[in-house]
Amino acid sequence: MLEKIRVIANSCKDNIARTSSLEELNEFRVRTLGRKGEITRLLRGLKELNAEERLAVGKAANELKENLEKMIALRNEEISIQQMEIQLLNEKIDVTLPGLPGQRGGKHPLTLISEEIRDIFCGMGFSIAEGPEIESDYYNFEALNMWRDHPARDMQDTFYINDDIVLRTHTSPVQVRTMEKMAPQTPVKIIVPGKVYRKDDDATHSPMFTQVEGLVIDKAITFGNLKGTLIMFAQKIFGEDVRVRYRPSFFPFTEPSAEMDISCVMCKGAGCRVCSHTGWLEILGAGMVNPRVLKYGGYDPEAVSGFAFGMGVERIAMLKYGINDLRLFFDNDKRFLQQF
Ligand code: 2NM
Repeated sequence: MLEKIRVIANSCKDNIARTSSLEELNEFRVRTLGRKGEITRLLRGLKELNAEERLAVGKAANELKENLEKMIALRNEEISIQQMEIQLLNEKIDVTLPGLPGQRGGKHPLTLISEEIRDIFCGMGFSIAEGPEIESDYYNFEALNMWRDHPARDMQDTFYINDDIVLRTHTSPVQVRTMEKMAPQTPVKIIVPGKVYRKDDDATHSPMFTQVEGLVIDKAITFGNLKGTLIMFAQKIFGEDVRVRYRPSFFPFTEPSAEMDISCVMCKGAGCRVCSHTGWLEILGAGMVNPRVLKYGGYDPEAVSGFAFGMGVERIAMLKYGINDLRLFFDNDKRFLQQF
């Protein structure tokens, strides 16, 4: 028996060395160590031997089995490495092929319009001012001549964080902060772009939207300066042939106040659905800064005067690009964003 095991061991060693593929090696393993394999049969036959023989033969057979398992594992490794080397030698990679095109991002339409508005006003000598979106009651309302029981301070319209802190409902608090820093120096000539918040949510109102406001203070600023500046702006952003008109209005922080309309960008003033057949589109509010607001800002209303204006960037973008639903700006749909 022991002699037989030695013979099997030798022939197995040769057989393993001769295998040249993983399939072949696996076939060999099944033939010897598998359920019906040579070695397995040998081990099963042990029970027919007497005790003494069984001990010696069993030991040799088990050693053979372990050795075979080791040799097979080793050969498996060798063959795998060989195959990998062959594959690497035969593989041809053309490193000069062009890569896959990357996906490019772009600016949001609101960013594009904001930048355009900034450029126009900077071209007229304005600087840009910014400030916090979480504001005190004082800067958002009080200093803008909106006293405690003013209707605009209603909980319905304003996000209150507590009794004294709000999400700013307009960017005007930044104008007050700027006046405080500058007074009594002149001129002040700033625009304030930024996000503002109001409790409103439907097809034409979003709880967050983008505003650009402006403020000019100097000696002897008049409504004529206001008109000239804003007509220039309208023509730069909507085209040289746009016409404008002013309608009287009311804001607590300006007196007198006005609304500026432009001739409808869709029908050129003939009347259409976009302008409700009036031929005009409202695009901003403006006015001469209320003397009380100048005083809050630290200026002497007897010595200086100013004008201010405010506009919604979403509205300007919708008119300029012909967008009919405000919510498209905030959906983050690539099919929309890719068009700009
Ligand atoms: C508007 C319309 C009219 C405005 C006024 C001021 C300030 F701080 F100077 F008083 N800032 N913005 C203003 C005036 C805003 O938005 C429709």
